[in-house]
Amino acid sequence: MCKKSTALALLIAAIVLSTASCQKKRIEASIAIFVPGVLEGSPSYEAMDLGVRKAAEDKFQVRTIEGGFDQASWYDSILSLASEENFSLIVTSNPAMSEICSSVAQLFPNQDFLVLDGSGLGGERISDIVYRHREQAFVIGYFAGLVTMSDELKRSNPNLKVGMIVGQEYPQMMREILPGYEAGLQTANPDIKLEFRVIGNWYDAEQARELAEGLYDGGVDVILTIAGGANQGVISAAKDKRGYVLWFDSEGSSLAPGVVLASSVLRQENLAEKLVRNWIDGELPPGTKMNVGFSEGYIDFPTENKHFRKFVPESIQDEMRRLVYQFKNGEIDLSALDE
Ligand code: RBF
Repeated sequence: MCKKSTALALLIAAIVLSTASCQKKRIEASIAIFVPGVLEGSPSYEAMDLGVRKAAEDKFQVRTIEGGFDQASWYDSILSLASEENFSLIVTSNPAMSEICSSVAQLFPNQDFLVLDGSGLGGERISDIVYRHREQAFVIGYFAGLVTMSDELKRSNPNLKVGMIVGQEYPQMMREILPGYEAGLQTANPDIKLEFRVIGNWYDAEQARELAEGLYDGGVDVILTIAGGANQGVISAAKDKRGYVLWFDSEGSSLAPGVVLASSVLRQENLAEKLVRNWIDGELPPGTKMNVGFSEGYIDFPTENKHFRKFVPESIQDEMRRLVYQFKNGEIDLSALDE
């Protein structure tokens, strides 16, 4: 080969190699979604996954990692994700993850973290977004009160007994969700009694079914369930025992129309999409803190859902529309109840 053609070949090789490495770089820019549990059946995790993937489009690779139900292993999983240094951003969701990500961030200061539904205790390095769960629970509590008091709803009885079944006890549950639900019930009618039950995990639908059956047998007519994959057990009990169910985090009424009467939802898909887009645009500085609820549009109680309009008596629908309007306009502010 003459000198000229060797030089040309080298030049071409250099161009090919450099575009290959560019392409490699572009593909390497990836996002990890860490699910602390399993995706299926957990409304806030499914919404996170959808939202992140929408924002990433085809510009970023997204990998979803299910952390499983052994909560003691989550720290090590996050640590190993960060130490891989393959992910420009790690997104996760639930209040226990703020502190876990914050500890790992001390060791990997260049790793970006976004914790949705966090605790607010994530420190300076991670982005930590807190929902005002007390608002979310108050509104569905008030609705539960109207349901148990109703003469029009066929499955409600005169006992004024309402239930709540949850996966586990944790600070946000005991300080915000449970008291918010109770405050909503008491606002509807101070004579209402609440029966609260804890499954002890987020997957045992059989145990949830037994707990729910016990409650319905004991005279409860409506149960709020916040138990991830175990929620299905509460629906089966309600079908057998002719009770009502209330849903949390996502819209659940299409799962059992006329049985699941209403839902108090997080707009987590929208929030995840918006924040990851901000991050892509360089507009989510590490340490971003947000506190969101009805007035910011990230908590909602959908009153125009077709099943809600079909199965809920009109007087209750109207009362709920009024309450939701007041929350959205900031006319009701529960932050005075913060500890
Ligand atoms: N919610 C779920 O739907 N599925 C879960 O597996 C789940 N696991 C959780 C584990 C821990 C340690 C904590 C603190 C919360 C968990 N949640 C789970 C609750 C969820 O993050 C959220 O706070 C509630 O659903 C209320 O919005």
